[in-house]
Formats: sequence, C-alpha cells, structure tokens
Amino acid sequence: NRHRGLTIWFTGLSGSGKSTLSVALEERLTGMGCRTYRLDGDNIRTGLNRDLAFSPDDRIENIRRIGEVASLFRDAGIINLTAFISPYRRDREMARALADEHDFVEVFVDAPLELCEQRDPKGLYAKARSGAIPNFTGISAPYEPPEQPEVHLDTGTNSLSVCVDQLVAFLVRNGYL
Ligand code: GGZ
Repeated sequence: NRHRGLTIWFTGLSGSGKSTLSVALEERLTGMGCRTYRLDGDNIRTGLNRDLAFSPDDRIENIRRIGEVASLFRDAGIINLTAFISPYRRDREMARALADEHDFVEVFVDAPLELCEQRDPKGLYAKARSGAIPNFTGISAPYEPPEQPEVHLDTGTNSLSVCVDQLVAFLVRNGYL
C-alpha cells in the first residue's frame, strides 16, 4: 500500500460529525491495509496540548501543534486523520503549508449550527447559550468555513455511510488509494 504519508484534515462545528467520520474512515482504510493514526481531542488536548483552552490564542496554538504533529506522521508514511474544529482559515492554511501539495486533504464537515445545537450530545451548546461556557464556537466564537476544501460533506442531510463513501470515492478518484 501507499508508503507516502497523507493528512486528512476534518474541520467543522462541535457536533458536526468530525470524530464519527474520522473513526469510520479510519476503519475503512485499515481494512484496505493502510497504516493510519487518528488525532483528536482525546489524545491531543489531554496530553500534548493540555496547557491550552479555547481562547483565540490557545486555539491558534492548538492547531499549530497539531499541524506539526500531522507533519511528523506524514514523514513516517502514515495516513493521519485529524478531527478538530480548527475554526480559523488561516491556521488550517498554515497546517496545509507544511505539507506537499497532494499530501493534505481538507474535509469540511458541514452541518447547520441549528442541527448541531439540536443534537448537543454533551449538552455543551446549552451551556454555551446560558453563558456557562464562554468562547463557544458557533455561539460566542467564530467558525470560518473553508472556501476550497478538497471534500465538502453535508452531514446534515447525508448518512454516515454515504459520507464515508464520498470520502473513499474522492481518495480513489485522486489516486490516493
Ligand atoms: C468549542 C469546545 C469549547 C469551546 C470545550 N468551543 O463536541 P466536543 O466538545 O467533543 O468538541 C469540542 C472540542 C473542541 O476542541 P478542538 O480542539 O477541536 O477545538 S479547536 O480546534 O477550536 O481548538 C467541544 C469541546 O472541545 N469544547 N469548550 N469553547 N468547543
């Protein structure tokens, strides 16, 4: 299989489906014999980035470090999937700039805020509305949608399996798989 590393960078609101999608795509990829590694809040924000919270500066630093870690995984020839809100366009572009042109695939996980807020699996949106969580993306902090993502998934309308199929189709069509 492909020895060259690749970053699949998911971006979107809290509750849009980034983690779920990255888990499902990773399963498909490992089933095809690819070496993969997934980066998300569970293994980054609790360790390497445990000194960071959600102020604009902390998010910038969060994404900067994740971009560097993704770069290391590319060097190791591993397909790495990152699932962070990554709300600022500029920071995503910085992460992209570390990669060769074809080694970075930005995936916009696009679900309407209203839907993410309805889902609210952890009750965070409710807390953000009440003011208990400041700087909450979509409520009291910005989200800048990608202008030219390689893949744009409508997770509000399409099922998980349809979205994963779209991702795999993109990767096949563009010679990644
Ligand atoms: C946004 C927050 C916040 C604030 C805690 N704003 O749904 P979750 O819980 O599991 O995913 C969210 C996660 C966002 O962390 P990221 O590292 O992806 O964010 S960023 O890329 O912007 O640095 C949410 C939880 O952390 N969370 N407070 N204020 N999400």
